Amino acid sequence: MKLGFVLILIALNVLCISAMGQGSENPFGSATSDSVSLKGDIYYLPEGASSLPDFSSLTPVGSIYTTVLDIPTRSFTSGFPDVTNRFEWFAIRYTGEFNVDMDGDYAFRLVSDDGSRLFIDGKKIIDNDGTHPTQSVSGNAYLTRGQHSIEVDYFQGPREEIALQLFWTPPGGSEGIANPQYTPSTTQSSPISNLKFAGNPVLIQSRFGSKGNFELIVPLATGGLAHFWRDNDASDMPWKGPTIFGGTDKYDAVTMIQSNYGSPGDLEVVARVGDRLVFFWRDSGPSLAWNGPYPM
Ligand SMILES: [Ca+2]
Repeated sequence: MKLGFVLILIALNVLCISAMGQGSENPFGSATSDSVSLKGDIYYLPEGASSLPDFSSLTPVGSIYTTVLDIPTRSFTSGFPDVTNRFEWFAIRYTGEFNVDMDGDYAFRLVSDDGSRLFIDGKKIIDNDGTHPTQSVSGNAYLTRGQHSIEVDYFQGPREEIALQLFWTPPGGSEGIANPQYTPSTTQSSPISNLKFAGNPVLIQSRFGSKGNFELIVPLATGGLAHFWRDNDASDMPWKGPTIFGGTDKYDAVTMIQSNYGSPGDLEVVARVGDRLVFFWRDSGPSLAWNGPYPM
């Protein structure tokens, strides 16, 4: 073997090793903790396992974090960098809290290879358990506006194909990858008191909920904008949020309306940064994502 070729092989090998070492990204989630994600605890299964385990009898070997479950059918041999190199005979239990903005029937669809299950508020909505190629099972849950718990259990049996996708269809919406606003599990009863604000806030009464909820946008002292909403249908009218958006610009003032785009209506925001105006809009669903800033 020529020396040059050997050196190239060694260089390639070093590249591969360093790429693996840096790689906290993974189709199942990142090893980096994020307080507003689903947390996935990873468990080892015995070889030959043909269904989801009794998680209560197992100890997790590590955790990953993600905001969506969107792994179409693919091969998987990389394992979980920084956690474990296991790529078959493992299970993941994802748990988190999420908010929905309106009451109604939500359809869910769980696609997996191998088995999976979906629980909302502790109730089993979908059972897609067992060793099988990619298979889709649907279920429904009536959800009231506000916070709900979610759990998705998944296992990968024998090598090497995997799949795990959670879709949802909010009331009146169309199907997409479920991308709810996850709430930190440490949410305080008054989340507004936990942040430092600057500039002028804006408050409107929206068409969300039966009475119309309050929607508040306020500039953060550290940059960006925080969106809070008050659930006016709940007896204790709790403030929820924040959803933080707008990057790191420092905003001086904000104004907002709820428009007739989308249903029940997108939130439209104009904010001032120094002597410039920028525009944002928030989709009514299913993503409830803030879009912008767009220069004006
Ligand atoms: Ca499999």
